[in-house]
Amino acid sequence: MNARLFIIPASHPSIAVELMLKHKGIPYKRTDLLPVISKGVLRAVGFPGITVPALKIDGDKVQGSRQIARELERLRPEPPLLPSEPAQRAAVEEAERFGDEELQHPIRQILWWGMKQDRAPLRSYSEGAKIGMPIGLAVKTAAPIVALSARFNEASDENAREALAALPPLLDKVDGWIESGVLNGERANVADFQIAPSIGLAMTLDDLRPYIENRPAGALARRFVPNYPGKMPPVLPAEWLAPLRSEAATA
Ligand SMILES: N[C@@H](CCC(=O)N[C@@H](CS)C(=O)NCC(=O)O)C(=O)O
Repeated sequence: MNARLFIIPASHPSIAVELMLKHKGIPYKRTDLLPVISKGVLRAVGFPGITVPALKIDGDKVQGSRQIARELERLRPEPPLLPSEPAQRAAVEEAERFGDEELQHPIRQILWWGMKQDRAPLRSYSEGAKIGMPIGLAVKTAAPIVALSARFNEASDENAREALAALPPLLDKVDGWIESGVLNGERANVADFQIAPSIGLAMTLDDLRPYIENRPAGALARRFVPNYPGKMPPVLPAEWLAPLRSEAATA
């Protein structure tokens, strides 16, 4: 199989797909792209959409973490990404959908809001990536990239604050799935691969890690993405973290 994966360093759905490729034992080459620039490159390569992860596999082009998961399952059924028992399979698919449609984006918005306050951490998120120029130079010239990415992801003050308020119930849902065995079971599944990187990315923020690391969701991230790249020192206003603090107090 001839596979090339296009990613943005530290992008959570990109890391999700890397976990899936490794689970399937499919060797792949990786093209690391800077945000914003990624859009033009993906179009130039012939992908219809503008987001990563994007996978070229045996000449076909597949984009989106869930679409890629289905294509990998079709091309190489073993080991499976989904349980065969119908009820378990439906539960894993619902958790996977939630990871893609509900969990990914608020975390992305919080991260880009943080980058707007302090671009220096960008370097740590690109650790080990081959972006075609020295990382230091990329970070020094990253102001327009951060501004455009924050705008693209609608990382306004209002939305970042709302995203933080949304986190406690999202984390509760992940914990619930872990407790019921849908996630973090003996056999890793596609929802583990989808959700763990989002939790791992959230835990790269010093502001968020204390509210996550001791929960079941924190254990899920440590299992699947123990070395998630990136570290953002505290940047979030204390009052915006109140919903997380009040949940921690009642837990
Ligand atoms: N839900 C989609 C999300 C894809 C997405 O939004 N990817 C982001 C990176 S995490 C992206 O490509 N953003 C473009 C940019 O930042 O320029 C998936 O799971 O594939």
